[in-house]
Amino acid sequence: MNAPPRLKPHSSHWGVFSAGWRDGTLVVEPHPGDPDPNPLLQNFPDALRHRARVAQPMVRRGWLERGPGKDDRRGRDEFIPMAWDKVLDLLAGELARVRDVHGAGAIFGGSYGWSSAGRFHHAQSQVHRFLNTALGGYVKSVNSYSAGASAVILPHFLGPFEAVSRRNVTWDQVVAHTEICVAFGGMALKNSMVASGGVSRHVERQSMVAAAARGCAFVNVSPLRDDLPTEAGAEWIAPVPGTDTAMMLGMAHTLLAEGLHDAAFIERYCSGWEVFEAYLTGRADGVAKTADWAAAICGVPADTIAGLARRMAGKRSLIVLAHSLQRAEHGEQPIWMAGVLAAMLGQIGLPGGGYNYALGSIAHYGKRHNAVPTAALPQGKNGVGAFIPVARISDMLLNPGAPFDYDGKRMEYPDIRLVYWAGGNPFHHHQDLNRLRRAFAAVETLVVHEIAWTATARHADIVLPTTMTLEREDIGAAPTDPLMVAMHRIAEPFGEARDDFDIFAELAERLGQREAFTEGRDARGWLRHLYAATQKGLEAKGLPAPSFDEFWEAGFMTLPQGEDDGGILRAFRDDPDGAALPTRTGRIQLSSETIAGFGYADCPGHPAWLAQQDAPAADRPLWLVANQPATRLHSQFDFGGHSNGAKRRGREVMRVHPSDAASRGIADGDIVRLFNARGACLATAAVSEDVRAGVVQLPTGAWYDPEDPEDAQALCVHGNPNVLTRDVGTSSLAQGCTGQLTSVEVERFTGNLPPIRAFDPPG
Ligand SMILES: Nc1nc2c(c(=O)[nH]1)N[C@H]1C(S)=C(S)[C@@H](COP(=O)(O)OP(=O)(O)OC[C@H]3O[C@@H](n4cnc5c(=O)[nH]c(N)nc54)[C@H](O)[C@@H]3O)O[C@H]1N2
Ligand SMILES: Nc1nc2c(c(=O)[nH]1)N[C@H]1C(S)=C(S)[C@@H](COP(=O)(O)OP(=O)(O)OC[C@H]3O[C@@H](n4cnc5c(=O)[nH]c(N)nc54)[C@H](O)[C@@H]3O)O[C@H]1N2
Ligand SMILES: [Mo]
Repeated sequence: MNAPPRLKPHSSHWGVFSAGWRDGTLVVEPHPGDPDPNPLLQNFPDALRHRARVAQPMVRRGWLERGPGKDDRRGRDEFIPMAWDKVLDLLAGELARVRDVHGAGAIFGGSYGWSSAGRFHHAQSQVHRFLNTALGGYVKSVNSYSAGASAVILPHFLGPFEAVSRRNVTWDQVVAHTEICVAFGGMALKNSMVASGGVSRHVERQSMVAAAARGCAFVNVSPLRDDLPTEAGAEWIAPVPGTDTAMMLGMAHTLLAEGLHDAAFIERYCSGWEVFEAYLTGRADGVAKTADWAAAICGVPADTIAGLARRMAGKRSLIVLAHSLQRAEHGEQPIWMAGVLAAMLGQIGLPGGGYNYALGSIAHYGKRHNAVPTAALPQGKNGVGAFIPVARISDMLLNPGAPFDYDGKRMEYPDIRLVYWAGGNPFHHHQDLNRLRRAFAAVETLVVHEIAWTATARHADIVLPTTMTLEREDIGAAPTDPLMVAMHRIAEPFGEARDDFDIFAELAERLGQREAFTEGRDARGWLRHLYAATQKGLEAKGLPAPSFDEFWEAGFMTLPQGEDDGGILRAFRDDPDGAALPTRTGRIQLSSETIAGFGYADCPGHPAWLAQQDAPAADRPLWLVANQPATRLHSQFDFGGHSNGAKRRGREVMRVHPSDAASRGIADGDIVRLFNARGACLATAAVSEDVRAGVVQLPTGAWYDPEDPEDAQALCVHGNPNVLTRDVGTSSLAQGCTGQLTSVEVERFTGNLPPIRAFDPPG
């Protein structure tokens, strides 16, 4: 009998696992200590050798024949295979040209994207390090698609993003202390099973079950019923999307009118109450923000709104906001208003109470922090100062030199000639894809490193095939998971694929900067070097500090973790003067003179209800919730078994309420066409009581698949909602991504069903 194959340790954004080969088939087994393993791991086996992988370097014909330049043929041109040496010479020459003629400030290297979990081969870190060390820098992007608005507004009124999201209330505190947890946007398990860097234990489900068993009430405020697990016994309140700020104002008004607010907390810990109170009561604008007022906006009965406020008063209440709420026009407002509501309830800083932004949105929140450093690739010094808020990419490429507002500053878009992307997929993450196509037509050169033929790769001039995580060694570590993983190589590289690191080392060589980029180390040498930070940290604590070889052989190492101490909010509660918040007043700012001073109509000096311009209208009567997909991470491995297996008739599934389906003659399983002024896509309808009436849900991540790439407004036949979403910033303050919500019409599709070609390589 053959001995069973030895599975080797590895890690991913979907969790820690072991993998190996059994009878020629890739086997993936979750970490045995994981109480609730993530099924997304099962996208690996089909994906590893899928035809969608990029096998060899490719250059777009038009770019090769006519040289760099603006070109609307991107995305519909032929590709020509090229040998590595030749393509690297060509690319190094083009990089040198752009730097010499236009300066490094003409290169956009923001390269937003989740890439893979290993900390050394993290593609975004690699591309940044390369551009810094070999070319002198690049125009970067700031903040994220995840949290573009909150990253800017939170520090104004409460504290740094990390402190308010990641270093705040833990799941252990929820289990032990929370009496009522009101989650705006829910705490969907599909989301909290994912974390950059990988986690070894998914504890969210069991924590919610344990808290509920102790008597904690969970309230899911969301257009979707399943945004909180049924195991938590959650009550479902479904406001109209984008109206949470109005609902919270109605709750705040109830607390104030009935004397249920914590005036002593406001007096001691907050500033700016008078300005906010004048708005809340209507003294400022003649409109009292009562529960009745809110009910008319939210479509939730006034009794429910007021009742929820009353139930929270005097209890250990916890307000949670999903990232999704701020990924919308005026996304700053619900973030700020939730802080004000929590301040009025007086629980901020108490165990299991107050306000934890984004708890349950992602797996590394609500946990203790590692007490020693883990691997991170140093990115070098960027000699270019210019930046854009990350989601302003199309604006920048289409309007060089145009002014824009950001956090009190008036800035100018840089003039970009070359765009370099490694580890991200703008045709997944960006809004209004037809506009993005025009933006990518406006550059001179677009370079993409990819493992697979994403639409982004298809729009590139130079496509370089990279190894995927299973084909390399790395170190897996997340800041709040104690298990550090020696990620062993599971498979040989696909086709001619090379590591991002090796590609950059070769390019740096051609630019005369190999040593600056590599520091004389190969990949193994870097792993040893980066590991040393952890080893030193352990030694400094007097703890056993295994050598790199011992760590590598063992496969795993358990790191010490810090206390569950509630972070800066607990410290502030205990000592408001000694541990003042890092806001302008040192207090929780219920209104802000700083923000008022910016004079932005779309982000006033206190949280306010502001309607969205993109709300449903006669020609687009339905809200579209374009949220995170349950069966994959973003667009990654959309061609994997778990992702593709959940589609119906090959298309992404759109959920629709029975009433909206009936009025349009749509039956479960029908192909539907979603459309608005910006674009259209197909999907398969699932008729469900789990969505609010007036709302349809189509998750992100199905690869953009234009029926006719020649058509500037092509129908996406696969179901990518970003052909429909609107490319505008949250407000002049943060300019964050607004992709979560838009408005559409939906109809039954009766034409011939076009084939899915997204996973067929070009040519
Ligand atoms: N409408 C709408 N749009 C949204 C959102 C939404 O809610 N609604 N959510 C937004 C959010 S929160 C986010 S974070 C973004 C996510 O957007 P992205 O992070 O851009 O999405 P991913 O699909 O994770 O893209 C990662 C890419 O890296 C590639 N890759 C993986 N490993 C490697 C590697 O080792 N090397 C290289 N070179 N490439 C690699 C993958 O194949 C994939 O194409 O999407 C945003 N877009
Ligand atoms: N499986 C899986 N997990 C993921 C990801 C993934 O791609 N796949 N992506 C990861 C990343 S990068 C991030 S940033 C997080 C994202 O975390 P989120 O952005 O919070 O995740 P979403 O699923 O987009 O949104 C959560 C829910 O908010 C609800 N919602 C939408 N609009 C509104 C509104 O106006 N009001 C209210 N009350 N609710 C609303 C929707 O019903 C939606 O299901 O998820 C992470 N987890
Ligand atoms: Mo995200």
